[in-house]
Amino acid sequence: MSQDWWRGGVIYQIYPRSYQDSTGNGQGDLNGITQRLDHIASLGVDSVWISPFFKSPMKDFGYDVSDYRAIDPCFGTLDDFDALLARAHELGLKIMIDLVLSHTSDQHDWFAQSRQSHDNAKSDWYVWADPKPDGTPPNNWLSIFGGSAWQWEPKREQYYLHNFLTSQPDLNFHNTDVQDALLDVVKFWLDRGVDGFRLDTINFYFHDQKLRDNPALSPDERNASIAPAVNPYNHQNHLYDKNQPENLLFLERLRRLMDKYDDRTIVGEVGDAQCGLDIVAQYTKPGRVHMCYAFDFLSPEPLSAQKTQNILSDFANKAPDGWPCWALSNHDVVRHATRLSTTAGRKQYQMQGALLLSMEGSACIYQGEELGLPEADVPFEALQDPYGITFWPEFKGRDGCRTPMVWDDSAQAGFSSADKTWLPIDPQHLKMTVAHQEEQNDSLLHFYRQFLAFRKSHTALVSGKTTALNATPSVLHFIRIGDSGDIFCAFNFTDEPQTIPFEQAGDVLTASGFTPQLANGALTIAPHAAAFIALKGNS
Ligand code: TEU
Repeated sequence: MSQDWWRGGVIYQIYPRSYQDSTGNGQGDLNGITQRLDHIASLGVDSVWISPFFKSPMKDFGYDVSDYRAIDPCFGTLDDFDALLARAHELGLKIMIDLVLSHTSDQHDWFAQSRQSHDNAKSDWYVWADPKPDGTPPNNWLSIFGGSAWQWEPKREQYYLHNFLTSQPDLNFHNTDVQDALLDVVKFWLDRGVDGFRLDTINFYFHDQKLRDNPALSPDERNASIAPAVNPYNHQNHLYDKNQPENLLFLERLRRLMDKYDDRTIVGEVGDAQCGLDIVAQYTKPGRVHMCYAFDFLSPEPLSAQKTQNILSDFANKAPDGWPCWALSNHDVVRHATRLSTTAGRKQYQMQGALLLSMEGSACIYQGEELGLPEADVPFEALQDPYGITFWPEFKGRDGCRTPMVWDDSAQAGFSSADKTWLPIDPQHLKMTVAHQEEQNDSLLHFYRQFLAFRKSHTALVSGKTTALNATPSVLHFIRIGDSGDIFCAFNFTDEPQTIPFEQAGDVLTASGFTPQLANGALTIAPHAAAFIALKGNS
């Protein structure tokens, strides 16, 4: 039976500026990634998602694109990209690229033209609006990165919409010429041979054309968004600036184009933790995105057995047609070695890794996650992220998860031959390099490799349905159903050993750092550990 590769696939996310510098300028680049593909293949992942490397003035480090068809010179050339793709394919790795279609850079030719006048060929390609009679912005919409979402353009005597930085104007998706141009971009990369896309901020594509004000949220209604509470953006209910129904129609157009090519996939970023599952469900209906990037495990709140059960059962109940792509860390949030850790440290980290890789769905591993890197401490003077600079010190921004990868004991941890790297390497990362962990049999790097191999050799964990999902206050457990055997998966979230009744136990298949005890119809799991056990008569 042929199986979609992305269902249950594991995706390794690269932040290209921080992976490997091949030129000695202190910044990572595409050739650097190509040099390190062997490391990625050795992990046993299926695919690589590379954050944006397109031509950009880098105000948001590549999430502000000035030419969708060109590689930024700091990252290399189109030939370098083709070489990366070819080498990845030789190694059996798929390549997914990060398309930021909702907005461009203000340096994009389209915007340069659009801002000139009311009647040029691109005048309606961005979201322009007249001021209120008193000269203030047309409505109360806010930018995620701070302040009003509207920026005054003196040439047109109008405001333009930007959901992120003022240098990231929002494209006007209500104009079908804009949609056609973006689909051409998608086609360009499909023709070049990429295996899929991570689509940035898909819920921001369209806006309410009546420009209605967003209602305020009461303090009680402000849910635990992954974005910082200090940001007034999180105090609004974003009824009109995102999740407009037309987003789904555009995604259907995009999907029809994708379906003309074999084996391609989309993981869609549906905004942030404010988007409930009712919204996620719409985006992942058949004919829209293949996978929905799930924010549930990216929040600052600690994980618990109950919380995890709720996340899994909610997804299954409310988005039954959808396929989640889980993640614990990415380039926007505090690394989970810091964010989700208690005193339990490493054991807990392994348990969380095992959980990520055994829940029904696909999974993303962010560069350095396989090493257990904690959030780097980046002082204000070294900060690069405009979001962090705006909200410092209440929110320290995203640089702490974006510092360079650490490879070995050479200068700059093998990342670069430059004297200075674009973000400083955290000294506490130096003892956690790939080279160090290769040497240690019990390192996290080996744990990830072994667990990924275990996952791959048990189809139940890759693509099996989940049944018997259950949580006590201490232990989460479920069964993954597989053609060649069902697997009972159990996770102890506490500091104490936990014993649960388990009559149907067959062989112990694997565990995270301890030996599961099976006796008298019960399973004992060590503190902060995971156990994987075949069901009797079924292995
Ligand atoms: O992020 C979308 C998004 O909503 C983020 O602003 C997120 O809420 C925030 O980073 C949490 O700290 C995507 C990209 O992942 C991000 O890097 C870009 O800056 C953003 O889009 C704009 O393109």
